[in-house]
Amino acid sequence: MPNEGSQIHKADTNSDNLIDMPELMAFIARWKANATEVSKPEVEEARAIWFGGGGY
Ligand SMILES: [Ca+2]
Repeated sequence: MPNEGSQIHKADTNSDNLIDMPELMAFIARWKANATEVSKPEVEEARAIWFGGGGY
């Protein structure tokens, strides 16, 4: 795997080191459903990553 040794972002549900639109939408939904499981700063971080092309 290309991401050996790196940490997978919580929003990156398929662990491909890229946060795409469906993953961002799903992450926001998780935050809305449970703000303790996913925090607002984590959502903002994921959105910033997605906005910058998705790679992290
Ligand atoms: Ca992904």
